[in-house]
Amino acid sequence: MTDQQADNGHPATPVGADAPRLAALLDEAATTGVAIDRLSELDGAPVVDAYAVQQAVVQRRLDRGERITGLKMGLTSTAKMTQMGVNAPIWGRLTDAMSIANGNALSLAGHIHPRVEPEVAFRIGRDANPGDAFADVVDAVAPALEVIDSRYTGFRFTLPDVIADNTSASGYAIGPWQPVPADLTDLTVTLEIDGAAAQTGTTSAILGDPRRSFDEAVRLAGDSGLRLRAGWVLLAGAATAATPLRPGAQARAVIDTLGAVSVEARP
Ligand code: OOG
Ligand code: MG
Repeated sequence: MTDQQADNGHPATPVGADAPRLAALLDEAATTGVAIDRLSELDGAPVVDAYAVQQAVVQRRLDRGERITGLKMGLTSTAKMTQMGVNAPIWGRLTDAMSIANGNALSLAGHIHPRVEPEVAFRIGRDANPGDAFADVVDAVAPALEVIDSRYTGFRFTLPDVIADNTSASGYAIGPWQPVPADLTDLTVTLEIDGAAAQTGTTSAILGDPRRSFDEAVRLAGDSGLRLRAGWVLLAGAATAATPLRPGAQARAVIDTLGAVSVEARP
């Protein structure tokens, strides 16, 4: 492991022999906007650790000069698990190239079938160690939007497929950071498209309390040798199902008391 990789929190774990080849397929789909078949349905379905493929996918981004900016949790609400037919929390990596400034336009060029979903974002104040408590590590909270874009045909996948595909990560926007309130449960979450509510839910839909998403991230990413780093963002996972993001649409997430964040989709 080089020092630079260590600073990225991106360990050089040995990967299965097939991981680089599968990562290349996923990376090409993400850069060209052309969907691919699910890895789990390829001839002689390759047996590899899905997180190892994800690591190789993200390594290709790092090799192009991108930088890790945080982690995202996925499938932490029943609304999302039901929509996707997959039923366990997963995590993925965020990079600086995925970041969209609040209120800014996002070009949909190169996307396959983008969707948008409302998220709670946490800011990591110091490097996290296994067993660290939420309050010791998280120093701010914000409303957020995530743009997901599965690289698989029909936006359909098994759990290993979506893990390998970096949990459909494509873009994210963060609203105003603020101190973490004493209670983060029962806050109304609304996803608006062009000013009309497209999805509504509450923050309690996220593992009962979005703070639990932090504990899961520490635990699950820790299994892959990854620690949350000071300055990183952690997306807690969508509280509601995702909605297609169409060219020309304005998407806005509003979380009761936390505020709002928006992005505008351009063709
Ligand atoms: C997988 C990513 C799930 C979330 O917030 O639940 C996710 C997908 O739905 O494509 O980001
Ligand atoms: Mg998400």
